[in-house]
Amino acid sequence: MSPTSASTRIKDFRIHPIAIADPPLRTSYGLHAPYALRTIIELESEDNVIGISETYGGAAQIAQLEALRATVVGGNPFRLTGVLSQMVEGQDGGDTRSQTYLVPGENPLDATTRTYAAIEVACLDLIGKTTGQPVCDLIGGRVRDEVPFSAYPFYKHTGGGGEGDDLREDEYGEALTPESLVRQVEQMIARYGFGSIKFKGGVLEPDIEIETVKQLYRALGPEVPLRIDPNSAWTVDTSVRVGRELAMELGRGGYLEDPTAGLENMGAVRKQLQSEGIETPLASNVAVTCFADIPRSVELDAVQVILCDHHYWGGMRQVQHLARLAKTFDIGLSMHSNTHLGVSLMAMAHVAAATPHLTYACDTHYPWQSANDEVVLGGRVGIQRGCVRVPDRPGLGVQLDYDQLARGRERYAKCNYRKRDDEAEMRKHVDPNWKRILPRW
Ligand code: GKR
Ligand code: MG
Repeated sequence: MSPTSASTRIKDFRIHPIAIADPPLRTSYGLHAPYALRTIIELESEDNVIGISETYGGAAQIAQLEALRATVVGGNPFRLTGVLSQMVEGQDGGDTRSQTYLVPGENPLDATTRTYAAIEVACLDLIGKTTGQPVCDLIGGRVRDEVPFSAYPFYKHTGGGGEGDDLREDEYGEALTPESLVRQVEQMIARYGFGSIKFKGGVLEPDIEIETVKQLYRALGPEVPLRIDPNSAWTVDTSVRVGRELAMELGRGGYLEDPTAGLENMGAVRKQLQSEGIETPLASNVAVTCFADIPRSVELDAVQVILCDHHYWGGMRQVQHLARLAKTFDIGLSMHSNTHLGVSLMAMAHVAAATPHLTYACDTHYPWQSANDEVVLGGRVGIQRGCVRVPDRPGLGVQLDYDQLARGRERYAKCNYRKRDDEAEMRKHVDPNWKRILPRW
């Protein structure tokens, strides 16, 4: 470390809005648009060291980050997250956001924790690059060198994402039947070696989704844990029925994620399943999204696995607090994802590496993106045997490819998207009358 580095100041804060191609994936929210929006941040110190992070995209996120510019520029990266800490330390004081949290990444109450997280990760990368230490070793030290991720299959329409003359190859093809979904998973496993599966449901009739999980189980065997996540598309009764019919398939190291909306309903599903001797854990990134949700969740035994995500839980250190709290209450911890590139993947890997109580393989959307859109220098981050290896390099261990970043910015400037609206995409491309109905079944 140079003698001046610990007192260095941030001299520049660069915010890069980018658009990345995304295939037409289906969920209970609707349809993924041809482009997903992300934001890449750079903090540059007076020592000319650059810290980076990746977060949600679109106009609202950019405005939130811009609003912090005056605090960030001139700030000491070693102290900045302390200065901004009220953005996350207050979040457990009566914040009831889960009750209105319908589209991930779109609830205004999330804005503060998301924005803080983006700055925190860029500061940690900058500190790591200044001191020569990997981020995971700055936040407590790695407890694992390889972080396991699960395959994340979706029902999907034909297409690889992008528009006009910017189309991506459709690597996986259409998947709207149990058989084609199983093929998609086998293809992902062959390429990345995933050892567990998180399947996005809430799209087709529950009986078809039950059959899909049964076919996955038959194809992959009992050693591969299976999860299904319909994003709250079901009633309590349907959730119980699915839990009952998939007791064996989900019971072997898997879980049932957000089958129904709200803590009370989740608690009712749990109670009914347990009364029938079914112990499949219920997981959530919808019913529990902030510390304020945890007391009621514990009271109702509504959620046995919380999905952390540093992007919206308020950064890496809040995720570590969450893990500690989860352990105290004997709650499992998994990790949630949204569409993302390699900078986010590396940040996810670092926080996972330094979080002892991470009890499941993490989610990642990464297989759905392509090398054309990656902004990490050297290309896509490798996933081998289902794991990301946490590097010994300083910071997050990755740098930006500025040509690729410029292409991402161009795509953002050209495309018409400024926020995620999967319901509108569904009406545009699949069914002009489509509405998100909760519960649908
Ligand atoms: O990418 O459409 C999607 C997912 O449904 C995502 O938005 C969810 O936040 O992956 C997420 C989940 O586990 O609910
Ligand atoms: Mg989920």
